[in-house]
Amino acid sequence: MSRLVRRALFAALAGALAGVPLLAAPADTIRARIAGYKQLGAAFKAVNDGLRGEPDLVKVRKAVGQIAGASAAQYKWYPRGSGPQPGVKTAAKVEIWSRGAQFRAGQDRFAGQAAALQRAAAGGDPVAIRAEARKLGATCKACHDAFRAD
Ligand code: ASC
Repeated sequence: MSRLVRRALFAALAGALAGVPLLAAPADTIRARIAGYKQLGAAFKAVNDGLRGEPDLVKVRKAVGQIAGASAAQYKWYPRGSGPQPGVKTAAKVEIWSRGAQFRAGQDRFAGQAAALQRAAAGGDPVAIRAEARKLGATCKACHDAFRAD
């Protein structure tokens, strides 16, 4: 076997092995992603509930901490190969990967606004927290409109 052929075979094998973890279980990745968004949605609801009537800042700050955690974690929720494909149910659009820079910018706006909400929650002024929470909802919606099916 020539050196060139050996090299080509080695490269093909290495490529196949490198692809295994990504291709092995898109369903698991998607399950984890959906669970992450369920927790995020529950935390956002807790923030809004905690701001209704007499503000519950303990509840709000705890939930805001969860949102901040999710805003950091979300960067790992979209590995290549976890998009729409036969036999897999996901609302994630292919544009997440085909317009990666645009999606990443949306993720950055969400994470930046989560940090702003966290600063407001630390400050403790319910009016300011409400304003930042509303802005956070807009960053959620921006990605839903562009990158989530239906
Ligand atoms: C929520 C929730 C979302 C966002 C979005 C904001 O409470 O579950 O996905 O707010 O609707 O526009």
